[in-house]
Amino acid sequence: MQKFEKWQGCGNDFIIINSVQNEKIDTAEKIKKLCNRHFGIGADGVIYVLPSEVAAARMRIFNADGTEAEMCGNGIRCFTKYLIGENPGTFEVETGAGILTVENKKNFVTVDMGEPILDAAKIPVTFDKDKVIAEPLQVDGETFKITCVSMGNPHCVIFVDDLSKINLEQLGKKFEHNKIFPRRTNTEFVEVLSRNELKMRVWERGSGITLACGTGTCATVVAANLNGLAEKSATVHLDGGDLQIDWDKDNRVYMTGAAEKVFTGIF
Ligand code: ZDP
Repeated sequence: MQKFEKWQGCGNDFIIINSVQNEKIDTAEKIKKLCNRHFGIGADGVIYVLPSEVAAARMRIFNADGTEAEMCGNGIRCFTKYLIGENPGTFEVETGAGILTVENKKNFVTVDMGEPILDAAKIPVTFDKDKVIAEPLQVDGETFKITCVSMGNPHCVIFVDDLSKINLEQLGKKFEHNKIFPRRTNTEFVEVLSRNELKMRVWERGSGITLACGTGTCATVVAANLNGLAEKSATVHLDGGDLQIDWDKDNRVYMTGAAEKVFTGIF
């Protein structure tokens, strides 16, 4: 019998498993089953809490399809409050995207998400330019202007006039598996409401449509600023809630948002 806790950040939900003692990671098949909303607990992903030699703790995140991701923004806020509850404090977390600093406040967590990666080869995206900013890509017979950013994990950001006209189910999958993304991609469709207010919907690599993606929200504000559409600080409205993003003068991106425990259980 394995204890777990169910958490959510802006409706992006995770099963958190404490593997500090046994360092156990379930198989991809088991993770898929756990995330299945009919035959399992139901979640966008599974997060394991592990010991670390270089930080207070280590976080590993697996998507609903059982594949591992380098980083997760909504997940690391849940991870923070899972570890220290409502006690204010700052500590470091070892992730697949490096060691990141989290600051826990009442009801909110601010995460130093690090510097955005724009170098195409490092995102990775296969393109005949060093950076992919407002470049054309044909998908499903239509040409989209894409901007690619990594926050440790790959993101493809597309600005649209009307989000309600986007068939995310159909397009998201096509972008995820497009041949220019050797490690697949998360895809964000964004409507600009003002220079510091954006609306975004996301198709996540390995999880499909989710109500929010934290790393995707960071990539969205970076892309919006690079396209001259927004300031470096903005509030982003997601299907599951709002996040505040600040791309600071030290070139680091800070994400602030809530995280909440939903229930605990055993499986
Ligand atoms: O990069 C990926 O495969 C993502 N699907 C990982 C999960 C990202 C997350 N939604 C976030 O908030 O950044 C947890």
